[in-house]
Amino acid sequence: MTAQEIILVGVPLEEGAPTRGCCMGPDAYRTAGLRQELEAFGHSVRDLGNLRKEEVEPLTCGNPAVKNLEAMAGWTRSISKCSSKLGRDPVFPIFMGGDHALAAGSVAGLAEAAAESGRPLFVLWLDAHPDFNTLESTESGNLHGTPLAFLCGLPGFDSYLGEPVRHPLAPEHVEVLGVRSIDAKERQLLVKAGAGVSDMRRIDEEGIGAPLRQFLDRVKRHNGLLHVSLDVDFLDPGIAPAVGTTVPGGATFREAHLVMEMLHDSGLVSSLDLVELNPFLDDRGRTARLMVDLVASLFGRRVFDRPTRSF
Ligand code: NNH
Ligand code: MN
Ligand code: MN
Ligand code: MN
Repeated sequence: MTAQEIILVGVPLEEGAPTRGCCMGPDAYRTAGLRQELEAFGHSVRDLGNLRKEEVEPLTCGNPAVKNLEAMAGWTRSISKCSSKLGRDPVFPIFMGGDHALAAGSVAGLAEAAAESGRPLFVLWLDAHPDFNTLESTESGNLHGTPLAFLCGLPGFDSYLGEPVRHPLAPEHVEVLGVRSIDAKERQLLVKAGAGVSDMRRIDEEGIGAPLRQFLDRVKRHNGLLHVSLDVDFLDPGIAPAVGTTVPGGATFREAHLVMEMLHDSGLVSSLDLVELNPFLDDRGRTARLMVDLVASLFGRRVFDRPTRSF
């Protein structure tokens, strides 16, 4: 990877998750040395500090289970403004969350910028969950379970931006990798929309490289931009305890690094979300450090460069 200008954006949003503490995520990444790690690879890094949520008009929706709708809308509006600007600049933005509700804003803004560039935006969603609930389907009412449905243009989300999403993602440009927990109504919505899903069962049988390689080939064929949204609970809780919604049977240390290494080699990734880190639940910074190591793999850290000559 040639040297790039990387922009760090802190998003201390935690209203989408059931457990408090994600607001400390951005500072945990700073403490774990994310910036220094990237600079060690020759990239220039600028940290914009933390975003704040906008104040919005009073909002309601028909589902009484829904929590913190106004906060969700305020964050989505401020994050999307920031990300649509960054998407137009020749920089690589990293959004340091914050819970996964963050991605509603980051990806909506990047999709606007991508539409202007004429290149299609693809999204790789690394997560135990597909986050494909609507305001109507959500049972928990936790809005971090909704951003991908919003981004794919499902109905009922106009309150997030105060208008319909202008450039919905094509569901066939989305791949959800690592899934092992889907709600019943969410499953129906996901199947109907036709987004790509590779669950842990498929990963167990074929290895994590196979579905990822197929998706990357597709991005390349379309000359697409690729956004990666990395939820901490993609990882197995045994290696990444600092998350409010652990699900057993997640990606191993090696599977996660392989994903990052393959993404690096593809040269296709143009932006990244780091979400759901809850430092309050961490074990001496272990999860934060693992996330930083994964970002280092994405930016080209490797143990050994294969020599081109044969022996
Ligand atoms: N699907 C569940 C819900 O909507 C869980 C979502 N939780 C997440 N998503 N952590 O990544 O409440
Ligand atoms: Mn998620
Ligand atoms: Mn998740
Ligand atoms: Mn296509």
